[in-house]
Amino acid sequence: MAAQKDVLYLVFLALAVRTVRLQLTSGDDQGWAFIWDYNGRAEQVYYDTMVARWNYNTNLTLENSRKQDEANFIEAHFDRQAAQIASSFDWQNFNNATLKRLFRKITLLGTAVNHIEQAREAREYNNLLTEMRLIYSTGKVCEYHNPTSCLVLKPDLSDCLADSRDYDRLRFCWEGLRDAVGRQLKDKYPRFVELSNDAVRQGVPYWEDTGAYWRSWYETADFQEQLENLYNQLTPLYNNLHAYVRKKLRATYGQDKISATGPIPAHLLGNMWSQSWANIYKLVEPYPGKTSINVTAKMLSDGWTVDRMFRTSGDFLKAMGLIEMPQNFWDNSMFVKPADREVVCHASAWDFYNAHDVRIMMCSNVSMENLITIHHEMGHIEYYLQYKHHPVPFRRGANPGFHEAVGDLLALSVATPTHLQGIGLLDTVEDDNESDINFLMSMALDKIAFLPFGYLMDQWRWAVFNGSITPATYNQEWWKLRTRYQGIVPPVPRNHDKDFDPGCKYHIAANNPYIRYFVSSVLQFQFHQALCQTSGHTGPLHKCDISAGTQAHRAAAGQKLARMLQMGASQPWPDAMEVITGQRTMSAQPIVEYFQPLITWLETQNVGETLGWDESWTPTYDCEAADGFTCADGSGCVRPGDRCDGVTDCADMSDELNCSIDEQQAWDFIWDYNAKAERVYYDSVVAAWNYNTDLTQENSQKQVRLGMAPPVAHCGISRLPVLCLRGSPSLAPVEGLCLECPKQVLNLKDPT
Ligand code: BJ2
Ligand code: ZN
Repeated sequence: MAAQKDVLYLVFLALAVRTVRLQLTSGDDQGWAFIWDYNGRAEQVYYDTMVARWNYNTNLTLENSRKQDEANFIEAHFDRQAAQIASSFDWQNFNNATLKRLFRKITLLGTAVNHIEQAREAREYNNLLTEMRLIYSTGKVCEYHNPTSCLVLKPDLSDCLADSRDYDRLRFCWEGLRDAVGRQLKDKYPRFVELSNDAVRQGVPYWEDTGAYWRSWYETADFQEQLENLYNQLTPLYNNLHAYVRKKLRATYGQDKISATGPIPAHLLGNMWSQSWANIYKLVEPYPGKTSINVTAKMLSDGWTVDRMFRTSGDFLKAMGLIEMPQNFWDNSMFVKPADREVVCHASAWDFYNAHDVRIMMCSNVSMENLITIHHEMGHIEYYLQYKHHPVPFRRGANPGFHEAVGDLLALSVATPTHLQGIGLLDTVEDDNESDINFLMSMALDKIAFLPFGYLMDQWRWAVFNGSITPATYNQEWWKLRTRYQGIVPPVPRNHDKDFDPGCKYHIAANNPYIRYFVSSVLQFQFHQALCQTSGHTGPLHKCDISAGTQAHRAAAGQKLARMLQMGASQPWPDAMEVITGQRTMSAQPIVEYFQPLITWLETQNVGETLGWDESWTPTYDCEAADGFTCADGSGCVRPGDRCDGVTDCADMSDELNCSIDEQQAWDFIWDYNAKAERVYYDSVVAAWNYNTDLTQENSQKQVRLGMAPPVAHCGISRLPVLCLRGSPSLAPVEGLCLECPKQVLNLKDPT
């Protein structure tokens, strides 16, 4: 604890020192000395940040949010300082390639670049991000006629989309989230984009925009062309699945609701974003009566628990000879939604950068879908554990897509009927063509349905970041991409002046890049194919379970995977890929091979169907069934979210008449706001007062909350921020490598 505290102070102390221009430092030995010194400090700074983020994400209070802001701010300062110091080395001329790579990674700053010269912008950026995440995580949808009965995304709205087969109920849940979350983010996102771009444009090297910075992580010059190529090879699979599912949905919901040649209404596919269609398996099952893969019912009837799902995933890792989850993983993780507080429910995996603390945060329930997500998150954790021996800059995936592929790769084996039978989730497995098609359909509803969504998310965001999509057209352009790539349409007319539908997806509200999931969709099948070969599998790829062979085969496959994971980001990704696959490029061949029997089957099913969709088709909107308001002059229908919102939608303004404003609610808001504002202002003024009347390190730390630069000292072997306490040995500067700690800092009181 004391050490963590020290590191924070080291960082604070570094902040006030003016950047001193030194001659470039050369020599690999000095480079390595910097790296190890940097690494120890980075581990502690990052650990503190992760703890603060974890505490906030698992308990969304104002106080925790403040602590998180503070930690983020410190981390960004640290990154910036480290980058500056690393840049003062002549690292491009180092002899050792690994050392060069480490320096390159430390000197590449993204948005952290902001945090010294632009403290106000950095704070605004952080605040916006925190607000957007909070709105996403706490959004509630209240029943039209019962404002006290409200639904949250997880589990209520997700379950609604997954289980309901009532067209209007589904529409209510789908639309509700967009009203509750998307609209609240609409005004925030443009400024966020601006600040993010401003930050990356100040960096060295200079990035044209945030999208360019994100793409740089792939170290692939023609990355976008490669992706487009892969996507084009995969569209026939998607179009066949789409046409077949549309035909089945027409049979369920009626021909008046779904056109034979149009896009599919987005709320009918079992998922809030239409990104996985696995929840509508029963509606589209090729051979009812044959082996059916969705095992949720079996899990429930057999009394599976959340803990058992996680243990099952852990057992698979163990069987493959991979690293098992440490005890602290089981002790510290959050597997279920707590009843007593608000948390972020979107599942995530956490590396605390101290080589042993790893956790998962998830609001799990017992279902096949959750079992797969658990494997996904466990894959991240396995990667963290395998590369923990590297210096911090290498503790990443070979590229972000690799990180996403690990858990999914394992789940490809776990989901095979024979494996499910082995773990007690299927009673009988029939080995015939019809059962195979059922199985492949269940996989395609997840893997193939996802492809266009995985591809388009960042097509939209890259265009937003580079300015080719402007705030005025955010929503239109979003739907153009959704319709063009996914072949879906909104079930209710969109109001582009008010709606911001992209903001309803976690990764946009929380600013998590997304193309990694598309890359992973391709990679995981490449890895699967290669490991199946190593594990001695023969026969069709979709029947392979890499854990099914002999002990020796299983171990060989596990070791191959481990060898790649252990590389972390220490080598360019083609080197990592080569370890498993023997190839150095992304390829769509394995995913096509995997699904080939289903594609052939779909082609016969789709005879007479139109592949693709007419982008201009829109569903009919039943105003009354949708609880809409018909304008008094009969000129139009106003959606529930548009009624009484202060903006007229009817030509005769009738939608804004007779609105009962609940004054009591308005006063409640004012008093709630007032109480919070008093607390916030009081804390800020007290912190300012305390620091100005008593210049201690502790008080300066509190000043960070106000966005003021605290005092800084600057010495130590790496010239990274160093704590200069009276009598501390760290005071002694190492000749030629560091500056003396400024006198005024030495005079500060010890924190103890
Ligand atoms: C459910 C999953 C993410 C993931 C979370 C949230 C964002 C990043 C992490 C990172 C991991 C890391 C998710 C799964 C497939 C499609 C996508 C979706 N949650 N993240 N810390 N998925 O990737 O696990 O955990 O180390 O980079 O968002 O749309 O649901
Ligand atoms: Zn992931």
